[in-house]
Amino acid sequence: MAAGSVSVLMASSTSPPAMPPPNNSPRTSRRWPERFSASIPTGRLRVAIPSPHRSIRTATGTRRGLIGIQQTGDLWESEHGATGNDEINVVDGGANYGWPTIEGSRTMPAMREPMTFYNPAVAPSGASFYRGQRFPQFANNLFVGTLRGTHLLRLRVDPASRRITGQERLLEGQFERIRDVISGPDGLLYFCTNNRDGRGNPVMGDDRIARLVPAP
Ligand SMILES: [Ca+2]
Repeated sequence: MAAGSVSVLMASSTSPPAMPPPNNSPRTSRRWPERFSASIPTGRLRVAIPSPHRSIRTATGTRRGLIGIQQTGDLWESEHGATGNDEINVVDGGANYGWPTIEGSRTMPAMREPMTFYNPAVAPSGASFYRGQRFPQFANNLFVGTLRGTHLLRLRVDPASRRITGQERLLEGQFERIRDVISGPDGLLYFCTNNRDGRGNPVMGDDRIARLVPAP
């Protein structure tokens, strides 16, 4: 993979490894970046956006989503469709995102269309914007773990227009089902697998926590 290499930090039947050494760079907080991965109930979304964009965001017509928050304060959401039509949305307060009336490419007055959608389904899961310095090419990129898709979805986002300007499927098939992803305080990208929930094909060591490291 062009972006870097993956090291597995934690696997079942092994002892937890030492966490990465703290990064003393004044540009990087030691805390994990602000993160939401809360499950959104079907139908109505209500999320408290953290500082510095502190606000309450409510919307309707979402379907069991998971969310990531852009540094601009924009709230991005991944959700499963009924059959295919998995969506990525930008959630604005008061908007209706269509479920259960429409999904995917269908449109209706006063209902928002997704920023992108997937047929066949990839089963998008946890989503997180990259917030580090180690991968400059990942600035303003939203990463989404996919379960059925068995890849880490990279979405290049233009923060001004909020449009997706490019997509890439990383690690396709290498880790099977990827449940969640988060930008770490050390500037690396961490993700975890979910192959032992009865739906996956676990291999030795599953489930795993791994991180993406820049290529030397
Ligand atoms: Ca929708």
